Amino acid sequence: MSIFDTEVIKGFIRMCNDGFEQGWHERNGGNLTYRMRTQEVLQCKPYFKVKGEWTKMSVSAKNLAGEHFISTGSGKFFRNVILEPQNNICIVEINSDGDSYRIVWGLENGGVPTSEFPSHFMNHTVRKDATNGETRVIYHAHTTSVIALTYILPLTDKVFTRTLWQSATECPVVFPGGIGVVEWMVPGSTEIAIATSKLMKKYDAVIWAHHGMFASGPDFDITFGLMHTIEKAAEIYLNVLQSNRPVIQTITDNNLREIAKYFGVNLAEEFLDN
Ligand code: 2HA
Ligand code: ZN
Repeated sequence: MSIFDTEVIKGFIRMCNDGFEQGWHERNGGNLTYRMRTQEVLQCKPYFKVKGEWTKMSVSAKNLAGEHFISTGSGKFFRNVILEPQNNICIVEINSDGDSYRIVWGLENGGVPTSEFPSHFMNHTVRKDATNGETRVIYHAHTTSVIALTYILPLTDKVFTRTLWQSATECPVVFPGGIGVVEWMVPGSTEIAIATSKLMKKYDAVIWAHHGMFASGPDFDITFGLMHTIEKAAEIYLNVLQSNRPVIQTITDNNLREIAKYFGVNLAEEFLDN
């Protein structure tokens, strides 16, 4: 047995590789964190090697005190996770005040959790509350088509949500609550973490203008699927624009309502016009 035989570590590694294969993780782009279940911590604990002191964070959250997170490493490449997980990802423990972390496994050649850990941490705290503890995954990816759209569409939640809902029929079913948009800000900063987490109170996915996206969910499948669905809708929309043909029909607002009714989802009316 090794830590790599546990379902949770296998799932984490697979998700990193899936994202890389989609082309969303050039160089050290993107990051992934997972809030572990008690049972998963117990399974991994025999392999823990507690290094170093507690490191104080720029953010804190009482509801994450004592939690364990699996995290990609800062400056590490998603491309390498599958080859050498022990050098590219880690497990961190949060202290009892919810304001510091220490590495308990991984990053064996040195390193620290993702440079976006403040954003991940803030998103975990609000999503844990908003979903009664269901949300465990926060995923940041440099999704090409969504990034492209942030140059040509107004940066509002309404325009992005409605445009993407209309770009593929599955979209209103997969993200009926809509998507938030954060204007361009410095990556890795506390400011972008706070701005994102404010939107994450309401949405399970947030776009970062000219940078990428954050998606959240209860497990790897649902979270990867959310990122994939949003990015694919953006790709379709761009393909339509690039076709140089006029749009002669679309999914209307009433069609969107019909989908919501049929699939029993609560579509946020604020994003529809008529
Ligand atoms: O990990 O994606 O936003 C590098 C980044 C920063
Ligand atoms: Zn990024």
